[in-house]
Amino acid sequence: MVVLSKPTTEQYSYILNCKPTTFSNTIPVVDLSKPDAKTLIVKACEEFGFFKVINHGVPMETISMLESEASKFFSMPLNQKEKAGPPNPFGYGTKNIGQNGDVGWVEYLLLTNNQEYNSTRLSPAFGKNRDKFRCLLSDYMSSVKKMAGEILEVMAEGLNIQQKNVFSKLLMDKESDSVFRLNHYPPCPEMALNRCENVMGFGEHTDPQIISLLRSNNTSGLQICLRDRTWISVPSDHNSFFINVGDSLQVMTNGRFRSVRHRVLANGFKSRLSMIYFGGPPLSQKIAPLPCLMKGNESSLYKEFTWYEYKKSAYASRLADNRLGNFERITAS
Ligand code: GA4
Repeated sequence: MVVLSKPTTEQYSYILNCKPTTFSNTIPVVDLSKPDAKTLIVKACEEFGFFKVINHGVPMETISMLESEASKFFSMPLNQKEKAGPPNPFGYGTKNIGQNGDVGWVEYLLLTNNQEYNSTRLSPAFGKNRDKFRCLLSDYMSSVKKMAGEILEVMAEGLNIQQKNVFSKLLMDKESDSVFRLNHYPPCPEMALNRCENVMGFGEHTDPQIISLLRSNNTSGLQICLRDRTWISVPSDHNSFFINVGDSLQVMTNGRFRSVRHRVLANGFKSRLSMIYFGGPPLSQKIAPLPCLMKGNESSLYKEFTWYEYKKSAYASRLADNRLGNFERITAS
C-alpha cells in the first residue's frame, strides 16, 4: 500500500487535457523466433521507439515466481519495506520519483545488476526470504539480459551493420551500468470513487539508457506518445515483453530510432506490478552516432558525451524534461 499524507491525490499530477486515449492495436508485435523480426524491429524503432515481443525465451516460471515474491514484498508494512530504502540510487521508494520533486501513485524497488550489492541492500527488508528473492532476481535478470542482447543483435542486422554485437556488447560488458526496477501501482481510491478521472502513476518521460524491457501483470496503465504527440494506451499482456528505445540508442542511430516518451496511469480497482530492465553501457562508454549509420555527409545531431556525463545530467533533471536537448548540436539551416 502507498501511504500518503492528506489530502491524498491532490499532491499528484493530474492529467489535464487528457483526451480519451484509445486502446491501440497498432503496436507492433515481433515474434523473436521469426526471420522477419529484424525488419519489423527496425520499422518499429523508427516509427514508435516501442514494440511488443512474443516468443521471448524467458521462462514463464521464472517470471511468475519473481512476480509472486515481488507482490509479497509490496504487501509488507511500510516500515518493513523501508528497510530496503531509500532509493538513492538503489532501494525502496514510495511516491517520490528521482531526487528532483517528481511524484506518482507508485511504490518501487530499484536494484542494480550487481547481485552482491542487491543482496546486502535487501537483507533487512526480506529477512529469511532474501535468498529466494535474490536467486529469482538473478535468474530473471540473466534471462532478460540475454533477450536484450538478442534484440540488439537483430537490430544491428536489420540496420545492415557488419559488427553484429555493436550495441549488445555494451550490455554484455561486465561494467554495464544496468538498472532493474519493480513498480507497484496500488489501486487508487479517489479514482474508484469517481472523484477524479486520471491519476498519474509514473509521469511521462523517456528512458536515458540504451534499451528497456518491461513486463507487467494483466493491469493496463502504460501509455506511449506517438510522433503526432497523441497518447495511446498499451493493452497489457502478461505473457509478453514491451521494449522501449532509450535516449542513448536514439543518439547512436543519429535520431533514426526514437526514444519513446511513455507514462503510466493509475487504476481505480486493480493494482499493477511491472518489472523493467534498463540496459545501460559502462559509465566510461562514449555515446555517439555510429559512423556506419551516417549517410553521405550527414553530420551528428549530438555533441559528444560519455554515459557517465549523460547519466549525471539525466539524474539532475525532472522526469518530463527533454534530456537530450542539452546534448543536441545546433545546426545552421
Ligand atoms: C527513468 C528510467 C528509470 O526508471 C530510472 C529513472 C530515474 C529514477 O527513478 O531515479 C529518473 C528517470 C529514470 C530519468 C530522470 C531522473 C532519473 C528519475 C528522474 C527524475 C531509474 C532511470 O535510469 O532514469
